[in-house]
Amino acid sequence: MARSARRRSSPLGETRFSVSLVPAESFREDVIAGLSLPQKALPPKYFYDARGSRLFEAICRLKEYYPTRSEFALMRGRIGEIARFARQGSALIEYGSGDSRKSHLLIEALRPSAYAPVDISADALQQASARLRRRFPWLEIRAVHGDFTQPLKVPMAPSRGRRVVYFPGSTIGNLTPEEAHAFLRMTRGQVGPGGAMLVGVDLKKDANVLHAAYNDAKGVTAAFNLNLLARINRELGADFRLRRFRHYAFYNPARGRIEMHLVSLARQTVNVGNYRFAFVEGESIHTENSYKYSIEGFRALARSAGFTGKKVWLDPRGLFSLHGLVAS
Ligand code: AVJ
Repeated sequence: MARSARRRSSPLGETRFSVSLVPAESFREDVIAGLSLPQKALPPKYFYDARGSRLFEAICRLKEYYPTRSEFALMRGRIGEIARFARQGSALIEYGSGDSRKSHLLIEALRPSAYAPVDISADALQQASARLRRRFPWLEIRAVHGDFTQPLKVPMAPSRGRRVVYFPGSTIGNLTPEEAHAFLRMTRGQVGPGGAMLVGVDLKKDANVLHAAYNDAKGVTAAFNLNLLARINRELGADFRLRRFRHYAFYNPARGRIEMHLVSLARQTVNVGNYRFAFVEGESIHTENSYKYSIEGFRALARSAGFTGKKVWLDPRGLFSLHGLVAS
C-alpha cells in the first residue's frame, strides 16, 4: 500500500489523513490489463497526478468547458435551498473533492457536524484540506485518500448525524450506467436509512457544445489526456513517445457519452516494464467516458439503486443539473 498521506493528529479542526487506500501496484496492473484489451483502455482515475490535477483545474477555467462554471452558478444561486435539503448538522462526505470552491459554499450554508473529503489525488486533498482548515476553523475534517468507486470506510461516528454524500462535478459521468448503478447502491449503503445524496450531473445537449468542451482551442484537454501517458512513463518506466499519439474526443449519441481517446499516429510498439504493446496506425487507447443524462434518465437510474429523486436544480442556462436524492 502506498502511504503518501499519513498524518494523525486529532483535535477538532485538524485534518486527519487515513492510510492511503490506493495500492501502488494496482496502477501498474490496471495499465497492463487495460493495454492488453482488444480495444485498449486506461481508467480515467489515473489522470489526476499532481500535473493532471493542475491541468484539470486549467480545463475548468476554459471558456469552452461549461460544466464547472455552470455548476458553480447553480450552487451560488440555489445554495439556500440546497442546504435546506441537506439539513443543517448533517455529516457531509464529499467524493472527488478536487476543486473545493463549491464545497466552501455548501459548508458555509450547511454548517455540517463533520466533513470527510475523499479524493484519489493526495496533493489535491492536502491543499483543499489546508484551505478549509484556515477558512472554517470550527469544522472537523476527516480527509480520506482513496478511490471512492471501491467500498471505503469513512471515519465518521454515527453520532455525527444524518449522512449526506456530496458528489459534484459530474464525476459520475465517468462510470458506465451499470457501474453508476452499482456505485449508487454502494453509496446508499454508506449513507444508511434516511441518508441523502447531492449529485452533480451534466445534461444532454447540443453535440457541438459538448464537442467544443472536450476539444478546446488551447489544447489543454489534449495535454490533460496525453499526461496520462507521461505519468505511465514516469511512474512505471514506460517509453510512450507522446508526439506519436493524438488526443481525439467525440460525442457518441447512441451511448449518450463523450469518449476520449489517444490515437496512435504510427505503427509502433511501447514497453511498459517487461510488457510490450503493439499499435497499428490509427489504433486508439480509450481513456475516458463522460456520460450525459436527461433529468428523467438520471432519476430512473437513481431510483433503480434505492434513491428517490426529491429535488433537481439547474443552472440559469440549463446546461447542468444537481440532484437531491434521499434513500428510499
Ligand atoms: C471530471 C469527469 C467530470 O468528464 O467533463 C474534462 C473530466 N475530461 N475534460 C468530464 C474531463 C476532459 C470531467 N470530469
